[in-house]
Amino acid sequence: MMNIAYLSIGSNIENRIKNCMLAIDELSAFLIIKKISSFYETEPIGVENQNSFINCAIKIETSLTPRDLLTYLSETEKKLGRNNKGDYKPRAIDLDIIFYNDLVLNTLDLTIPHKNAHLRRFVIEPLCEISPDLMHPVLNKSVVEIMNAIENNQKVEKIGNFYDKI
Ligand code: PH2
Ligand code: MG
Ligand code: MG
Repeated sequence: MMNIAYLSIGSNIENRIKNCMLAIDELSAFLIIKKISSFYETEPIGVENQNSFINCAIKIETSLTPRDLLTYLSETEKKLGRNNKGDYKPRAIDLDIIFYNDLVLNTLDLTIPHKNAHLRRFVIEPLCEISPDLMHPVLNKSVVEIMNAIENNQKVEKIGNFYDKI
C-alpha cells in the first residue's frame, strides 16, 4: 500500500544548502519523491543564539508505516552527520514528518500532524508552495488557509529552486 507523506527538511550548521540537498538525494534512494519545494532561509524559531536555517518541504510516496518512516528518517539524520537528538540544538540535518495521509497520531515520540507545524512559517510556506490545497486533518483547514493565518513576523525568504522538475 502506497502512502503519501509530507516532510520538512532543515539544517542550520555547516553547509546548510548542501546538507539539505544530500538529504534529498539520500531519501530518493528509498522513498519516491513526488515534489520538492524551493529552499528558504528562515529565522530560527523557539531557539536562541542560533544560525538561521535552510528549510524546504517534500512530498513523498512510501510503503513504510509512520513508525518505520520515523526510524528510517532518524537513521538518515545520523548517516548525514547529525550527532544529537535534542529538538533545540543546532543540527546538520533535521527530517520531520508533517503529514502522513490524513492520519492523526499522538504517541510519546511521534505526533502526526507534526505539533506546532501550523504555527511555523518555515514549515507552512514551503508546503504551501507544493500543495496549497492539502488539508490539515485536525484543524480542517487547507495549507494555504493556515499560511494566511500565520502572523507575518517570522522571517522566511525564498532563496532558490535547487531541484528543477523531477
Ligand atoms: N527547527 C526547530 C526549531 N526552530 N526554526 C527554523 N527556522 N527552522 C527549523 O527547521 C527549526 C526552527 C526544531 O526542529
Ligand atoms: Mg524539527
Ligand atoms: Mg526533528
